[in-house]
Amino acid sequence: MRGYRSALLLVLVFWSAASCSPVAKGEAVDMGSTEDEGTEVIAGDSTADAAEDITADTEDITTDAGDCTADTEDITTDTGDITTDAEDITADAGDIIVDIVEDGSALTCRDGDPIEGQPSLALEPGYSGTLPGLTDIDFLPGDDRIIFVTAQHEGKVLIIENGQLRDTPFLDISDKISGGPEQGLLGLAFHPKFPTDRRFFVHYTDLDGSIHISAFAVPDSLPLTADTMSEQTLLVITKPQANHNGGGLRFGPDGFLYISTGDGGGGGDAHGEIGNAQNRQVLLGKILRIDVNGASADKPYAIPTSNPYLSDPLALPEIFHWGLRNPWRFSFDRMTGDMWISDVGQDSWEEMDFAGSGQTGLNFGWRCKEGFSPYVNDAHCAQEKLVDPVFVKQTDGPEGFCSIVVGYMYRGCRMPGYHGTVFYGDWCSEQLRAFDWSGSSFSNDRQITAVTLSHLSSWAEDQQGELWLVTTDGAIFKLVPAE
Ligand SMILES: [Ca+2]
Repeated sequence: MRGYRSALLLVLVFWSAASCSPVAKGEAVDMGSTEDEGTEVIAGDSTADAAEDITADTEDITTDAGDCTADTEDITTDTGDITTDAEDITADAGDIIVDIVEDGSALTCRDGDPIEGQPSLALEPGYSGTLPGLTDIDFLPGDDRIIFVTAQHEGKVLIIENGQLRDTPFLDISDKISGGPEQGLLGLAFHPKFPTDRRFFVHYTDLDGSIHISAFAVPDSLPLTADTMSEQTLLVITKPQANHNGGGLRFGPDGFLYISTGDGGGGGDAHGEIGNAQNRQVLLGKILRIDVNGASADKPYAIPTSNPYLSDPLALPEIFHWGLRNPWRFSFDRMTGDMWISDVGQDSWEEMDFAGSGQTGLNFGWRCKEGFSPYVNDAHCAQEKLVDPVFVKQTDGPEGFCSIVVGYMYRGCRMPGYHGTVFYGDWCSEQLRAFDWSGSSFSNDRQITAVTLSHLSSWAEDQQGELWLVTTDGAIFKLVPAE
């Protein structure tokens, strides 16, 4: 608890200065590397009177706001949820302020001072027991104490608090999900204004096999239990096949909800004349963007006015990017707003896609191309402007990739030497990898040696920008400097 209080205090102290923004055991989430069902790749409160006591002179505190800067909009501390002893906080605050003033230069991250350079890395378990297959991970905005993970085939959001699994799940929708290898509960995201807005969102495949995006409410009286009866369905996207459901669900720095969907399944996106991913009149094979803070006449959400196809009669207005096969995971660079998308390949190429902040309506190529290689040559493809990936990894190549899983551009507090480095992995490969990004080109793609893992499924960034990951084997890890 002391660590947490320290973190909270740091948040309070740096409130104005900073921007420290961050498939089933034995079963596979098939993220859809190949079409065959038999081919099971995966992947397929603090009573914050204390705050008033914390009168830090921020001018005395010289920090690098760029290294660890809190997005003040993201920091919504819930004084109701955080039950701590205000007297303890006051005492801690005194200690921390003294430390900072005495040190004069170093920002103290939650787990210690920042480390220079690029230290060797290790994976620190976030839970020591056995969990069911996990597909996604998230934290309460402004509160890192508690880890929320999605158990794919159990249809539950589980809570890890202080390293312990809570007996009661946060959410149980086991009676609403379908159970195929790529199906189930696939993604979650808390409203960025939580707990002011007490909603969280899930991405699952429903009993009809459709992609289902819903909001659930968290009652004031039960801060760690969602109200199962509160479900508000935002989107239901019917699908021709069971695989390729996408599964990504993240709020962008713009406050809008982004959703990734697969091409509908099967192999080669053999849907209709041009395939689903190239067809802007369907929501499959896309990155969607909606405004959950608004509503329109016929939808429980609004379309952001800057969406690229708002007024295009040939396209659906939710579409933000398109031409994707099964973009299982995507993420945002909290500093720049750039977007990283990993698109699981058909038979040959796993690809890393990039969309700069402000770019909209990018066609990432599938099924016209798989990676850099032509896949289908038709009249439609010939007229489209296709955006190539940043790089590709050979499917079943020497690095063992089969279903690529992008992580995050590291913007964390503890290891500023890694700022500018994107971490990623793959469901089949045991490698954890990273590359450097200049803003327009990548370099130094390398394996993080001394770290191996099995069946990586998703990543998350905590408040301090430290990276966490989960696996369909049921493990939770934090990426940390090696001892
Ligand atoms: Ca592509």
